[in-house]
Amino acid sequence: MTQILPKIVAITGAGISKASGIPTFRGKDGLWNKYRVEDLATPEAFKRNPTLVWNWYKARMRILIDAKPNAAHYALTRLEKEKMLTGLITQNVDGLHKLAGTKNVIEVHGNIRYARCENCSYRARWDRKELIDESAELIKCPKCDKLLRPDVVWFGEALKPDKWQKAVELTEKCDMLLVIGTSAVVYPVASLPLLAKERGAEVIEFNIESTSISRMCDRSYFGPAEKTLPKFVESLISRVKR
Ligand code: BJW
Repeated sequence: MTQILPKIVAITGAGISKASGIPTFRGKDGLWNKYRVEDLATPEAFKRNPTLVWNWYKARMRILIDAKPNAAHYALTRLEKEKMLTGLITQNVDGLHKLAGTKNVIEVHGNIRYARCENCSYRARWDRKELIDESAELIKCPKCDKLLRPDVVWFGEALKPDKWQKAVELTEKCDMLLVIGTSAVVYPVASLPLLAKERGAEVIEFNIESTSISRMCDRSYFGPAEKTLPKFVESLISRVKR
């Protein structure tokens, strides 16, 4: 007899990578406590002071370069191997989901390990040790000599249309949406839980504290995702496969 498996989609944010040593953006030890977001993650900030912006990304790369996925990342990989996770929409730029072995990952805010030209279509990895050094020169495009910038989505910039469309399609078709380690305040990703709910999916949140979407969620597991998510996944798999 063929088993009908639930279609589960996960949305992840910075909190899932906290146990891997990567700071979150908001909250008491968030990345942006020391800086104003407008000074760092906008195209205007890059135009104004590309060195400051690059130094922030280099500092983050120095943390990231040796970071390893944690139990929460691996729990999602397991769910995908069991053919229950149909897609993973991540706002994170750290690449840890792919490193954990999850295949269908949509990095809607880009990937910090890549740089692209501010002018032409050139794109390349920049995460080599010598480029992460703060004293390193700004990197120029080998094709047109303009500046390279991190290949991430800044405020006021549109998400790549193909990625966003995929994220919406996955959300519309899922039976269960897991929202993990995100404050759910940054749009358009923050609109997906409501979309899933309107389409009849169960929305389940994993966070250390309540968020802007907690009231609309069917269930919230409050606690570190690296603890709560693996437990949830194991119990779900054993229930479905029983
Ligand atoms: C744990 C934990 C543990 C900790 N376990 N949990 C509609 C309404 C209002 C505003 C807008 C709107 N539409 C668009 C906007 C504007 C703007 C926006 O959303 N502003 C809001 C802040 C108000 N959005 C945009 O500009 C977006 N673009 C856009 O909409 O374009 C439209 C357009 C169309 C056509 C032409 C032009 C434009 C782009 C948004 C890009 C966001 N980019 C960033 C930076 C990426 C690069 C980089 O990394 O440097 O993405 S901002 C930053 O926030 C980053 C994150 O991906 C994103 C979300 O943060 P996240 O992941 O939720 O982190 P935190 O820190 O907020 O939360 C961590 C959570 O984890 C907390 O809840 C903790 O409690 C929890 N936690 N430990 C479980 N162990």
